[in-house]
Amino acid sequence: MFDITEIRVRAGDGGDGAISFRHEKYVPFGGPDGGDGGNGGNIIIEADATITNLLRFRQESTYKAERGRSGQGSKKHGKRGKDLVLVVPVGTVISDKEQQGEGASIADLEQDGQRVVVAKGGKAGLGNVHFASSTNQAPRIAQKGEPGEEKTLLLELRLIADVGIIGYPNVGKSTLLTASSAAKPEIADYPFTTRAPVVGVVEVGLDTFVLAEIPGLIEGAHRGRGLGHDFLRHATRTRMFLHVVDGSLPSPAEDMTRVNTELGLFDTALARRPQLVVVNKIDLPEVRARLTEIMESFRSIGITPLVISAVTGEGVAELMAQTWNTLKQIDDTRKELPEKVFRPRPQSPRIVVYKDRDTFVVEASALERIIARSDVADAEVRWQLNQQIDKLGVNRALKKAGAVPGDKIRCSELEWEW
Ligand SMILES: Nc1nc2c(ncn2[C@@H]2O[C@H](COP(=O)(O)OP(=O)(O)OP(=O)(O)O)[C@@H](O)[C@H]2O)c(=O)[nH]1
Ligand SMILES: [Mg+2]
Repeated sequence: MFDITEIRVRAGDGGDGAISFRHEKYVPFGGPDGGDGGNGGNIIIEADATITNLLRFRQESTYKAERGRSGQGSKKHGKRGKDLVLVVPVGTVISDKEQQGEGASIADLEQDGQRVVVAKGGKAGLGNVHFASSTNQAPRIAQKGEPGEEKTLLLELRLIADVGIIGYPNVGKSTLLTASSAAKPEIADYPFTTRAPVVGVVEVGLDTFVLAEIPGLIEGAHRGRGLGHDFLRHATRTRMFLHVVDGSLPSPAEDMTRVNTELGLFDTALARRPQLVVVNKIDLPEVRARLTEIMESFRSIGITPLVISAVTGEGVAELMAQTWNTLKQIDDTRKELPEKVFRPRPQSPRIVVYKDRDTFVVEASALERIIARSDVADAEVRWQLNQQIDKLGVNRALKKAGAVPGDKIRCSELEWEW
């Protein structure tokens, strides 16, 4: 089955903040003017009704958004990274492969145009202008951009039914659905009576499956004629087809071939989907009279159709039993996923302190990003960093964790004595 795909996405990193000082004639000590970086681009997934499957994600499996540019002198901000938008069919459910339970669910895209940010771009780093203070007028520290979020996603195209009834207009699809389930689609002697999929539950012994009438197939559907694109979109979201042909028409076998050609023109995978061919309207005397001829024309192209009358119910129970058998043979890759959109995941606390033997280790992304961008070997820079450590609330967190003056502290590659 091709309705589950795994992809890796990586949002753009934030651009680094700049360390820069004004150079002006006759001004010996220009102030800091390093601008901020730009935010990294997001990865966005958008539902698009013209897309019917997830096949395109088979060819390429990693998607990256652009990183933000670094800031520059003269307070110039770096450009933000471009978002990357991935389009998927309506009905795609997105989950995070590395999360368990409810936290795994990211979105259920049910409407055309609906979009969701699946990986956020990294925040930009601050330039050194932000670090000036009355006691530090020449800050030589700035902030590195945050890395963009990175995730492995499962994209699943949710099915509207196990089995789709397909076939030209007026062949008896609604009548078959009525004969086999409690669904009540409109039945009429003109084409395109059914305009949206109608779903019913079929019981076979103690088992049940969901059967849907897929409306709107005509020649040229793959080019968007008639309700063409809708037809194909709905057809994609089933596991197998009951392909109904009208036995009272001149050449049922050719009709079947034409429908399958149409499917294949749109998507070769659709044409390969399991289908049972059903010749309908066997109650009509003229159909009964031609039955041997009709069966022979199918057999000559390697197909043994089932024969039914959707109106009288003849052959319908046998057809449903055989449909159930075929379904059981199809590898079931479906997975239950929660229905709705769950988002913000609890944010991790800004500062974490823990003890590693005799050292207090500080995890604080804001500080780590400053350290990453600064020359920590320089005494002046270390003094400036110390100010930031206090400002960011790291000292408070250390005190709370039980640190006393003289204790050893570490935050990424910076070590100091409290
Ligand atoms: N004699 C006979 N007529 C049938 C049978 N099945 C359907 N019909 C008639 O064929 C016509 C079309 O039937 P529908 O069930 O509406 O066909 P459909 O394929 O759903 O048509 P659309 O939704 O318009 O594409 C109606 O007049 C039905 O009564 C059958 O087994 N025998
Ligand atoms: Mg119908």
